[in-house]
Amino acid sequence: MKKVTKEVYLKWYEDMLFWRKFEDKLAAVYIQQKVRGFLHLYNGQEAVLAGSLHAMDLSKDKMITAYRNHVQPIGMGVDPKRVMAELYGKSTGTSQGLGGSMHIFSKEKGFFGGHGIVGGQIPLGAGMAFADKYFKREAVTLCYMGDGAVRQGSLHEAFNLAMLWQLPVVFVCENNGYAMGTSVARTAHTTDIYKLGLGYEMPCGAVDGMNPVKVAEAMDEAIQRARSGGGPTFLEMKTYRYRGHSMSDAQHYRTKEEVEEYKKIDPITQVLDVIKEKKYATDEEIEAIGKRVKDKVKECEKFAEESPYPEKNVMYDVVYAQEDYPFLPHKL
Ligand SMILES: Cc1ncc(C[n+]2csc(CCOP(=O)(O)OP(=O)(O)O)c2C)c(N)n1
Ligand SMILES: [Mg+2]
Repeated sequence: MKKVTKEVYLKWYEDMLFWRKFEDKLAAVYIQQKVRGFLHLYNGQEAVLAGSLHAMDLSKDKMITAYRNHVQPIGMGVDPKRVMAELYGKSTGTSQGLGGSMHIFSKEKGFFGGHGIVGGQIPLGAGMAFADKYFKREAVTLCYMGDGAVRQGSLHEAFNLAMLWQLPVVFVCENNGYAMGTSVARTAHTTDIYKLGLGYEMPCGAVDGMNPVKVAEAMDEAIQRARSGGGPTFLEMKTYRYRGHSMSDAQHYRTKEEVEEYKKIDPITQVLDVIKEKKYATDEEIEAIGKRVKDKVKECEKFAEESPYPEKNVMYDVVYAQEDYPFLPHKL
């Protein structure tokens, strides 16, 4: 695995803090009704992304996930201003403002959404890996899903074919303890989700998803296996979300104390503790990171606020890939 150096720790700190603050801003503008529709935030789960990115080859590897999908594309290189504009429904957004929160997408940067149907992205991820194997691209697909999604039939169908064809894919369950308001223990006999891989003889295991080093190590092993023709892996990241399922969640299914317990092992704090302990940065340098993050979030907000809404005819223009599709008098 690439070494986890001082620079990596500092990057992790700045990236994760930015993702956290970016989403805190989204929560604030959602309350002001500037961002509408659904909004599912990733606060608490950032180490899963930071560790994964460390192990990936961003020049060719791909990622696909569910609807908790605002910060992953940013991590993969998509301009955060365009992600925020998408959430505002503005024409400068990643999908010209037509997708919104659950549908961030960037083919160019290898981020394939953003999927609202629980478990819908699992066979798609297997299919992306199939294409990479077929065209001999030596790329690996990271396919994320929640703990609720693993009970879908689509997972089992995709697992079977991924093993049969030894596809270069890493399936990752982000087990944050709940599917909406329902805990894992209330919906399944097997609460060690990673064991679902055993039935397919798929290499699998559980990982501390609050620690980016642990995530990177497990992910590196899985990605190397996939890239060298060794087939898929299933990893269960034990993590936690601090905010509700979406913005409209009274959170009666858990206690405030439980949330506070997890905040004690917060991924950003864990990384900051190492930075301080190993003297990777002075207090002033840490403060400067905080200021840079704040400014960057402000810049995203300004860009989104000042961007125009899309023209209505764009709705028709984006439906068909064939530009001269003859049956639609679609220009309004
Ligand atoms: C097929 C399907 N069934 C139900 C829903 C409604 N739904 C949306 S999110 C969700 C919970 C999924 O939880 P989980 O997979 O654990 O992901 P998390 O929200 O925790 O990231 C449900 C049931 C849906 N979108 N799609
Ligand atoms: Mg969940």
